[in-house]
Amino acid sequence: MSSMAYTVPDLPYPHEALEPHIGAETMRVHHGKHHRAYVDKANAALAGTGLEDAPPHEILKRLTEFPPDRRAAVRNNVGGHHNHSLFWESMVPGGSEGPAKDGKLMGAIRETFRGLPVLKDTIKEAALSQFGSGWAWLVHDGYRVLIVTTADQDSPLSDGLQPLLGVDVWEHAYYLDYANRRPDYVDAWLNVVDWSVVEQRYAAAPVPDVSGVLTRLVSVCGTEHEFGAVTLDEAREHATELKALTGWGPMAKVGAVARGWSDLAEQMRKHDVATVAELDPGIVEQAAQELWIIPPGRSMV
Ligand code: MN3
Repeated sequence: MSSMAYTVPDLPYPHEALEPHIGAETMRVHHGKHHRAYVDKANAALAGTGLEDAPPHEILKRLTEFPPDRRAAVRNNVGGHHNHSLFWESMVPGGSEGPAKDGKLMGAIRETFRGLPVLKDTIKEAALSQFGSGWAWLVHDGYRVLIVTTADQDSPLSDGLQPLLGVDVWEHAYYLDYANRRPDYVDAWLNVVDWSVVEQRYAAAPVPDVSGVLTRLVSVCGTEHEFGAVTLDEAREHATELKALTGWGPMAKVGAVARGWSDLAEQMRKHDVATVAELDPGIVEQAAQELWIIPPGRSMV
């Protein structure tokens, strides 16, 4: 099995390439020593488990399958290996301007953060709020992008979140360059983020399978429709009809469902689509929950 053991990936640029933001010596120690240690300990922790060949992202979603006496070593070291592999790839000499203005990632960033400046402020705030060692992450949860922190080498994958971009706030990531000045380090790191890599990760992130939801029959303005075939005008009209019914005692949910239909119509207008089926799966699933077409919850992700 040792032939398939994890190895430290080569840096995609020379050690000094991220200067002055990240120093060559930091990169040498961080990549050459710290990442190496995670890889060696990950291989040792997985030895004899039958999962030696599984990719790190699979392992990190299945931590509860490991016996308690192995689990911490697997979480810390497979996590350390995977987090750092993502980290090296998401930096580029000279940095990059940002995601493409008309791209899907930028659309998702606008939905959550209004724009790139607020996203940057928020990830910095998260990085500074992480007490002790850990990471701040931009993640995708199947619906939207958001920012979370993890302690130590925990991966967002273990919480069902897809990591898109993470900043390492362990002191080993910045102490040589910035001593204890974590805010200065995070500002500098933001200067070398490769947003095109973040876009690729966003495009590859798993989304809910809503094919079953799109074919469910729903009653819209008194007629049965497949949910996916409902048009903007139909959604609007149905919302209006339901609103007129709110306040009728026996229909306790009707107000919430009416709001759900007008939210759905608003999403269709905003994304300029003709039918529900053309919306992003995350939006379809959320709408289906609001409309009680499927029960509320995260079961489909
Ligand atoms: Mn590190």
